Order: sequence, then C-alpha cells, then structure tokens
Amino acid sequence: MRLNQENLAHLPTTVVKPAYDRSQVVGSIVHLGIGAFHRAHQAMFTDAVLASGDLAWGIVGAGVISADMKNALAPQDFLYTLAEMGADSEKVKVIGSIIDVLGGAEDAGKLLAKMSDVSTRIVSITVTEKGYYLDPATGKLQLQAPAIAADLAAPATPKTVLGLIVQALKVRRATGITPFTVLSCDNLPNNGILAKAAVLAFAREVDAGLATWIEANVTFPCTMVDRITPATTDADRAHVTDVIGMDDAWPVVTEQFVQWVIEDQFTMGRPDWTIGGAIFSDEIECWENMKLRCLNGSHSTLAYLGQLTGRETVADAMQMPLITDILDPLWVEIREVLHAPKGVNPAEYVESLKQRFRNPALKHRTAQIASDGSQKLPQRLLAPLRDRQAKGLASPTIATAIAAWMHFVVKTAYTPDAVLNDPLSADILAKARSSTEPAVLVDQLLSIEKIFGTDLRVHAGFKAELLAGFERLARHPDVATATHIVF
Ligand code: CS2
Repeated sequence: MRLNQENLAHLPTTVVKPAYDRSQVVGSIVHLGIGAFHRAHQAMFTDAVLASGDLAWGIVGAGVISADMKNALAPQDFLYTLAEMGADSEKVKVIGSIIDVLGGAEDAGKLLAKMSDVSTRIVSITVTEKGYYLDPATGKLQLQAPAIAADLAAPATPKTVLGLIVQALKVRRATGITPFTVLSCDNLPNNGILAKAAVLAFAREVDAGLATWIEANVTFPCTMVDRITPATTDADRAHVTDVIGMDDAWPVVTEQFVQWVIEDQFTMGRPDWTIGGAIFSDEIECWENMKLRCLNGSHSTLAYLGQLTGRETVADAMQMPLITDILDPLWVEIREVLHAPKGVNPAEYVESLKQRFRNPALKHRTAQIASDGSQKLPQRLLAPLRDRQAKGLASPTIATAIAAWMHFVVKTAYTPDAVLNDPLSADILAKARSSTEPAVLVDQLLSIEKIFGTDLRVHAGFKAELLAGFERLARHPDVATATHIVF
C-alpha cells in the first residue's frame, strides 16, 4: 500500500494526519529547493496553519535541479511522513501542506508561470549557500558562474533561482501584479539581505529599471531557521514503512527540536506561522549569528574532526574526548564575541546543542556536513574569528577548527577516488597538493581569497595559531591525516 490521500484513512491512529480539506488549499507559496530540510521545517509550520482552518497558504514546491522529488511525491498526492526522533521517543506525522511539486528543467516553464501568477504571494528558498552564487568572502554575485552566465544570456527561460525570481518579477511588473515576498530560509547570515543583493545584482545585468523597481517594491525578510535534518536513507524509509504500515517513497527523519525566527516584512500578507511555533522578531541578526556560530560552527568542526577520526555520525563524534575537548573551548571563544538575542542565555543554548548533537536516533553523517566547506567557513568560523581579532583576542581553538578543515581537504586530495564536495574543489585540491610541508601547505590554503579574503593570510598571530593547530591535530594518535605531509 502506498501513502496517498485515499489511504490516509488506513494510517495507525498514532500517526497525526491532515484533517483539513486539501482540495480547498490555495497554492500561494512557491518553494524553490524542496529537499528534506524544507519538508522538516517550513512545510510543517505551514501544515499547522492549514490545520487551524486557514486554507489560503498551500505550497507548490520545485526541485530546481532535478525532478526526483516530484517523481517520489506525485504518486502519493504530495503527502509525506515526518518522523521526529528524540533520544527515546518518536513522533510521526503526515504533512499535507505541499499540494504540488514541479521538477527540474522539464517544468521550468510551468514554474515560471506559477511564480508570475497573482496567486503566488511568497517565494521561499532553501537552495543551500552555493545556490546564491555569491562569492563567500565578498558576497559579490559570480557573474562568470556557468549557470548564471547561461541565465543572463537567455533571461526569459531561466534555470537558476536568481533567474527565475528576476524573470517572474519582470512579468509581474509588466502586468501590474504586486510582487511576491522573497523568503530565504538558508543558513546564511542576513539571508534576506544576501538574497536581495544577489537578486538585484542579477536584475541589474538584465534591466536596470527592473532592478530599481525590485529594490523599491520587493521585500526580502531575514529568517533564522533551525532543525537538524539528515538526508533520508533507505533505513529511514524501511523504518517509516514499519511505523505507518504503508510505503512512502521519500519520508523525512528529523529531530524534535525546531526553531524559526522571521522578520515580519511581507508584500502580500503571510500565514500566521506562530500557530506552528514560529517567532516574528526584529532581532534576526542576533538569532542568526547565535545559530550560525554556536550550532553550525561547531557542527562543521565536528564534521571535519569526525572525518579525520573515522566517526561516521555526529552522535559518534560526540563520544570522542578529543573532539569534545575542542568543542568546549570553541564555544567559549565564540560566546566571548556573541550578541545573543534578548532573553536568550547562550550558555543554556550551548548546553542544549550538546544534547541535540548526542541524539543517537539521528544518523547525521559527518560527511554530509563536511561538504561545501568553502561556502560555510566564512559565516560559521571566520566571522567570530574576525570579531575576536578586532578586539585583540587570540583564537587558538577556532584556528584548530580551520586546521581540521585543512587536514580534511588535504586528506581527500591524497585519497584515491575520494571526491571533495565543494564548488571550489578544483582550487582547493590544487592548493592541497601544492606542498608536503605544513607551513607552506597552510599558507597555500589560506591564500584562497574566495574563502579567506586577504586579511587572514597577513595576520601573523593567526597564522601561528593555525599552524600550531594543524601540527597538534596531525600529532594526535586518534587523528588520521594525510601521510604525505612531512612533519
Ligand atoms: C549543518 C546544517 O549540513 C550542515 O552544514 O550544519 O544543515 C544544520 O544541521 C542545520 O543548520 C540545523 O538547523
């Protein structure tokens, strides 16, 4: 039996399911990047709004790169299972807020038509850091990136998120339709401001007048999004089938914790996501920095150290004293330059992170988090580092975390058949192979401007900390670095 609208009646009573009339739900939110994270987060908050009786806010999802999600969810009327795993309890829901999914290049025309239509009031995005095509160090749009260049050459048939948004806004402007809100839900600091910068930079290349109109009329609220959601595995699929008594081609397994803080600036209204527990706030920057630095900064550190010590999951990595002995002082360094949101105690926040990372029910692979380091290091670790440097503070542990990334990329460079998942992999691997001498190697990697800018490589104090961290890790008996490096 397959999960679908008709079979909802056969679900066990322990499984929460949509009780609202899905045929009456209006598709007013278009979501670009319909992966596990969106389905564990925004789609669930929206499901709570629909369950409260406000049916004006359904989601039309789109896989920007592929049609995989459409193919998985269409046969099940776009329903899917959300399994929320605690250390010793599990809550299972079927989510009904996604009412259609468009997929990849084959539906690009349909997607553009939907985004241009007056029924669309919000376009939300989770396309990860690299989906914005911004230079990680400077925030400048990468006009030379092949996908961006292709969209600029044919702006009426866009394939990228930026191209789609700009073209849809162009049509709306031409036909007198109020522009939608662009709602970034990616892990970037000031994600709304960055999304706006990327959209405007792209629009300027297409039509300067359009760019000015977007600047004046479109809102890009910033948001802080948080829910640890590993990629779905076959074991997750089998587990969900057991629990719900029917097949679900693409369930989502996530943690029980969830947080969403949003700036309240919408052009055509918005759902009352507070019904699902979201918070509207004008302190987003503090929320985002706390989350990006304390959670994501330590997550990346755990991931690289886990990869170097053969720990496959975050929960396993949290069992290693070597790793927790680095995380504790890392959090101290981060917190010393943190502006926490009003009413939030950062020490308690960090304690709760430890519990979340230790959750044994979540098989969050360190390899997954270790991907795209070039896009993640700047906001997660280099930002608190620079804040400390501005105050004249040393940062030996942040430096060790960056050294862990360096060892990880060097090790990948020397492991036969290993692939470095990173948009800057060619650059990084070339530097990683450029020397076998620690000081030269560290210098070479630090010279990648797109990640480290130009300030860090001339900071003598930081370079000494980085080299010390690099050597310390290589000498530790539990850490397996590339054997080619000569100490
Ligand atoms: C992780 C995040 O993969 C990663 O880089 O650090 O996806 C993390 O799980 C989420 O931001 C948690 O909200």
